[in-house]
Amino acid sequence: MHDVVVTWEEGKQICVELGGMMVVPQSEEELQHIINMCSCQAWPWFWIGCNDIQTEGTWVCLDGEIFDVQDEMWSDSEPNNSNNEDCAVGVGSGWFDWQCDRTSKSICQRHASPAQQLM
Ligand SMILES: [Ca+2]
Ligand SMILES: [Ca+2]
Repeated sequence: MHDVVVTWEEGKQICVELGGMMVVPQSEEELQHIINMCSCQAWPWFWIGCNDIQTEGTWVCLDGEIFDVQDEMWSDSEPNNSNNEDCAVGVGSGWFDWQCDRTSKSICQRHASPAQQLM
């Protein structure tokens, strides 16, 4: 977890430089776990390594996973692509789509083991 707030692209780059990948939570539990672990309740918004830049409505993640807009990961009434939002952020209630050039915190995970997720 980086206390600096960055754009989605910058967050992705930071994680690569650290030898990891921007986090992609695999479940609701994992999302909550990350929020608890990072004690970011005061600012529970962080970038998730998925976007629909290429094809609107098709969410492609850095680990190759693909989500669609029906997926239960999303918060109620998200993603809404309001003003062309193409990058995913996580909060307690689920995922939101957000504009990629807005700034948020960034959480990285290591490639090696899904169990060993780090800030
Ligand atoms: Ca979009
Ligand atoms: Ca949205």
